Amino acid sequence: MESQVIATTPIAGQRPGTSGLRKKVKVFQQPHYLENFVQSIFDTQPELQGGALVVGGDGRYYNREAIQVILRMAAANGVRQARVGRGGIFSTPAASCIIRQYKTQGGIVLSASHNPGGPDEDFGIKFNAANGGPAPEAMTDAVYARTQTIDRYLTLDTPPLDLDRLGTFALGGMEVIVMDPVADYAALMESLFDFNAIHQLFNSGHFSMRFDAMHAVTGPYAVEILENRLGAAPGTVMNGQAKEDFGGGHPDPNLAHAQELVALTQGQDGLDFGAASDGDGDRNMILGKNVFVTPSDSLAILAANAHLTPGYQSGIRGIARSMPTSQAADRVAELMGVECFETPTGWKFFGNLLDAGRITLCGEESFGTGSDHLREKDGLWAVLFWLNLLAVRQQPVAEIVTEHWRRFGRNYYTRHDYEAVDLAGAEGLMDHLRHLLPDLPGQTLGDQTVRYADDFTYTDPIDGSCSQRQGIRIGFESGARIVFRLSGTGTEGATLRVYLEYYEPDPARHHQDTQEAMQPLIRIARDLAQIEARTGRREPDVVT
Ligand code: VG1
Ligand code: CO
Repeated sequence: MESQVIATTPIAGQRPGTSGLRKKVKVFQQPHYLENFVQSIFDTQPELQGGALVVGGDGRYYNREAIQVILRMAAANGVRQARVGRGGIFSTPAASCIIRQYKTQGGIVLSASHNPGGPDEDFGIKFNAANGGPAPEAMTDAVYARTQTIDRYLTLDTPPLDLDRLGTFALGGMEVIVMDPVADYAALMESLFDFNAIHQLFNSGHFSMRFDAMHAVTGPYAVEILENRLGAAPGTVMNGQAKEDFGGGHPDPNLAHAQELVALTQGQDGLDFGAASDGDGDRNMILGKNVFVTPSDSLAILAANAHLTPGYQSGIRGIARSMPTSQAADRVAELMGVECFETPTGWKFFGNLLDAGRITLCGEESFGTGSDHLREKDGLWAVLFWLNLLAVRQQPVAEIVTEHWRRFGRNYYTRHDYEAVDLAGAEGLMDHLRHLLPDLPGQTLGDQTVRYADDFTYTDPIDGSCSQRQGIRIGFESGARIVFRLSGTGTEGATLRVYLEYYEPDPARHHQDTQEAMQPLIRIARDLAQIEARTGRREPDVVT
């Protein structure tokens, strides 16, 4: 079948952010918008020609239409084989798993992650490389550059494929394999964790849990793994039915957006364990009875206990965390005598370290944890890791956390988000901080003395690539830190993120309310950045 060559012109604003190109559905539905971006991927990734490609998404509104467009374009661009999840579904970690397992040349993942879905909400697209990980900056820069000069795209004139039927089909000269989106991923999980031990825990009669799929992509994954394979009671997975608009909710597993689950873990009869994942299944939230485990603490605790699971029993080689993530993991790495890396925000920065075998575990404060088992953060993996620890240690979550703090000290941590603020105001705030940086060291702010202040620059230890302006860091003599960044995943105005952390070695002071304990630092951050004057906001929209 002959490819059609369709003339087009560049469309502004197609620069991928922290995790792919995210825009309103309406933007993606404009003529040529999706096609221009997809063709720019094919034009800059020549190994896809004659190669294999994974295609799938989180099932949000416009997922199915976009996949049909991408499949036709892939065939027209000479891709040999496409692997698609049934119904167009792949969670982000499952897509990474499939790319690696079948050694494809890459994957196109459709998701706007935790952003709401629906005709008036968000859509997104990202390219993952042959290692299964998000395209590194050099690749996304090349794709973006191509979007600015593009003048044609290639496609076929074919009817839509039936994506709901498993099997192998022909599309032009390309083979399309519609596959079970869950099976390979579930098998990988089974190879890493002690499913027998978790099964016993579930059937012990003294363990209660819920997993909140938030009507997003992890529903079918969690039902298969937790209920079918591990024998959790039916109904353990709540909101397990995936919906195109995530049931109208905000599929972001945090204290603000997963309140239904949080409530179930509270009080004397609260659940022993609660967990949730986001729109595309790469994030996780971990709760115990009356306790929320911060993602930063979770990374540190998993690292300190990794040897208790089959997949990591021989120990871990190193740990990496994104710069704004708390330094709790650094303390574990130090004690274990392994390397610890600080990378910019975004999973793409872990790829080289994982590929080079320098790290085993990595994580971000934004509810992301993962390991070298694939190249994305992985929500259900983190949940199973915790379940494996609970099965082995036979202790409540709260006790495990408290013991960890006693051993390593506690890194009090919070993140304050000011969402959809005026872009000029937010950029003005960051510029204002940049101007202050040179004079800050040595100054006293509140009860803290500044030790260093900079705009984070990262040089990748493997390939030497350099990423600048990755967030303003202010570090104090006490070890406390304040970090300011603008989000790279939003689709409306700007989102200011303020990350705050301080270290408390004294166990007698480990049980304070986080927001109260952090008030002095919060005040320093507000005053220094002139948050109210520059954003018009007195309080953050989301506190995690
Ligand atoms: C946010 C998080 C970041 C995460 C990214 C993608 O980015 O802060 O840690 O890697 O989302 O996660 P930003 O630029 O908005 O701060 V996901 O689950 O949206 O793919
Ligand atoms: Co996500």
